[in-house]
Amino acid sequence: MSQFVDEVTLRVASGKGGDGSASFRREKFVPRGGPDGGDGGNGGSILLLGTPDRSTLLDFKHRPRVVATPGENGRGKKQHGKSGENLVLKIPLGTQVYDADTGLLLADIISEGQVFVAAQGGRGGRGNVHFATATRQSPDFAEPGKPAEEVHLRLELKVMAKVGLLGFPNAGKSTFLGRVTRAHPRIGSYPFTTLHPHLGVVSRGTFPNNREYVIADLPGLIEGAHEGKGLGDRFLRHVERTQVLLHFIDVSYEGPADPEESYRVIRNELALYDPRLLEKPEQVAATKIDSADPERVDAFRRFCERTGRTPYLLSSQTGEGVTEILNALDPLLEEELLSAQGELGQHGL
Ligand SMILES: Nc1nc2c(ncn2[C@@H]2O[C@H](COP(=O)(O)OP(=O)(O)OP(=O)(O)O)[C@@H](O)[C@H]2O)c(=O)[nH]1
Ligand SMILES: [Mg+2]
Repeated sequence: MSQFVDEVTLRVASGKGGDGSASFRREKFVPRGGPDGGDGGNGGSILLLGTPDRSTLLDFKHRPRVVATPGENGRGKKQHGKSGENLVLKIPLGTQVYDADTGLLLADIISEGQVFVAAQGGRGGRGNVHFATATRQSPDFAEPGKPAEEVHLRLELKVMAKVGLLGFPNAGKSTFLGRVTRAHPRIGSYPFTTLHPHLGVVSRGTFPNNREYVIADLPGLIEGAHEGKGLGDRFLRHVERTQVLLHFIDVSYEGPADPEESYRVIRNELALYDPRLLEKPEQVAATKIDSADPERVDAFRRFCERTGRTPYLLSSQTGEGVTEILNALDPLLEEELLSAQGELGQHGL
């Protein structure tokens, strides 16, 4: 299985600028000709480029330091030094770039083709040809190249999905993803089948009234995840950016005995990770309705009634109720879209 890496630290160093040359023309019978020192080349920069071709930060796991080439020094006869090459590092969309030492957010790479200059190459120094004046015809100095820049970065990938699937292990999250998208996540009758987030695209027209959007299937959560139980809660960073949470509760005989209690456990883990996650719009749905335990279904219905929810019941195996839950997500996505536009408006973008 491919490795999923969502956090790395790495050092990136640009290239130093080449020094300008302080050289003079050599001519017969002229002891010292005019200045002819060329400019140094610019050092290469390190650029981060957002691309949908990458879905993890694996490339950088074993590459702790990335260095661009320096610019060459200028030479006589006004020859310019060659510039160093820029290094372009392809990174997945949804990557946040932090200064690893200060914790400052430097960039948020969210769109294809977005470029962030992580370390600017040093500018090449000017050769002495630039420094000749009427009163100083033989400048015997040139500008040194500007130094390289080295930055210690922390990259954090937070997948870009509109909807995040939450629930206990075995709740049927991956089966749902496989049902509504063309993704093929691993499905198993044992907990913690899913070890890292999987994305799938709900295509336009697959289900009535749907727009196209990305769903993230996340590893199951259990009580104490914030203390590292089960797979822990670190992958919850991937719901930070989702607009809507879809919370699944297994109401088959294998599911939790008390659906409401299981809902609370998950919400509590969200709160302990980041209370802001609780503010996201959510939908709750009972899964595996094809082999439901009537008592668990009743308990789920009572919970929904008490909390003013529509009781969504679905089976990813038979397809029952799947369209209904997707339709229920629709208005939430719409609202989010509008408020996101509102925010952009406020910032004058
Ligand atoms: N009867 C029935 N079984 C289901 C349904 N959906 C999933 N299952 C079964 O439930 C088990 C767990 O399904 P998964 O989709 O892997 O569950 P998950 O929530 O992704 O689990 P983790 O990745 O471990 O968190 C598998 O054996 C599935 O075949 C359903 O609608 N009906
Ligand atoms: Mg799974």
